[in-house]
Amino acid sequence: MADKLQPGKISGALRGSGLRFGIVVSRFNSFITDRLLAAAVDAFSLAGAADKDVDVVHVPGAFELPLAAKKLAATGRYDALVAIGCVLRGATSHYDYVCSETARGLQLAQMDSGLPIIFCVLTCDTLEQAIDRAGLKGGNKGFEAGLAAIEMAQLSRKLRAGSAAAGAAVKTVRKSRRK
Ligand code: INI
Repeated sequence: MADKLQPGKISGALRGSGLRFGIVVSRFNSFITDRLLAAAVDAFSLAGAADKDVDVVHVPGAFELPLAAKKLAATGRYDALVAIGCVLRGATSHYDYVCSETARGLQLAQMDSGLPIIFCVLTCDTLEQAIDRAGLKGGNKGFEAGLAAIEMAQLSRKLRAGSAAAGAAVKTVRKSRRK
């Protein structure tokens, strides 16, 4: 019987030194977004990123995050971005438009630019739900976003076309298929 296939694994390490990060953060609901921002910066700092390698850009609301992220991506300066916002449901359908266009715009910016853009936009029915996710019961989504940015930045380096790691992984998979 053939040996069990051992797939090549490629993953991103949680090492932030030498990487550059941009954070786009909305001022709307800053009571929440300030806490998400502080936790994302903590994650970068704990992972060894340098002060000079982390930039923070403020925008008015979540709806403005995609354009600012797209412009930051176009600078070519960063290894990953984090977009931070907090949208709270109100009495009208405004919430739905802001949520869907923010998510769509950020995904478009990520796919167009090829740069990881981490989605750290809370979309909550109540302020209590948002507080839980900004440092209380639900942990802090800003910290999780910071870690995701580091992992995706490292992974993107490895997956860059022509990189040694990506080439080696493809060879490993091909070799195990020939057995
Ligand atoms: N922006 C937010 O970031 N969160 C919200 O909860 C929110 N609400 O509820 O209105 C919000 N609106 C502003 C929006 O993001 C834009 O800044 C505004 O429409 C100007 O383009």
